[in-house]
Formats: sequence, structure tokens, C-alpha cells
Amino acid sequence: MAWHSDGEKDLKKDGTIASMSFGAERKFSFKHKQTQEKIELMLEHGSLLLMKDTTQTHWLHRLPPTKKVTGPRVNLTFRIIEY
Ligand SMILES: O=C(O)CCC(=O)C(=O)O
Repeated sequence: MAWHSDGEKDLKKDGTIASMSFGAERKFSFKHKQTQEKIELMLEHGSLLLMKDTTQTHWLHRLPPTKKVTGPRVNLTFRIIEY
């Protein structure tokens, strides 16, 4: 998955995004849009990642490509939609 931020126009601005992972563990990376600082963490089975406040304004994120996928993985992401 390529670097991106979640900025669809229907999303609540600065709304918390909750991301749950099940199955194979995967690395997850953030990159700051201005400084290019990178932060990496592991999304383990059963993990909950919360992206809050201005995270989407200032940071890109991605699952780095890997050939070491150890099995199936399901990600459930919850976003706040505004009409
Ligand atoms: O599969 C994941 O953990 C990341 C999904 C993601 O980057 C997204 O939904 O914007």
C-alpha cells in the first residue's frame, strides 16, 4: 500500500480513526509530511491503532510492501463520516 493520508471529503475533519488488525503481523509506517520523520510500529494480531486529532493533516501512513507475509490478515478501520 502506497503512502497516503485519509482525507476523503466525507470524513469528519480531525476525527479519530480506529484501525483493528487480525491475523498476520504487519509493519505500519508513518512519515511526517514536512520533516520526513518516520515512525514504524508492528500491528500484531488483535491490535488497535488510533489515529487522532491532526494525524492525517501532518502524517502519511502505509503498510510497507513485504515478501514475508506469514498468513492471512484482516484490517477493520472505523472512520467518522459527516454529511
Ligand atoms: O491495513 C492497514 O492496517 C492499513 C489500512 C490503511 O492504511 C487505511 O485504511 O488507510
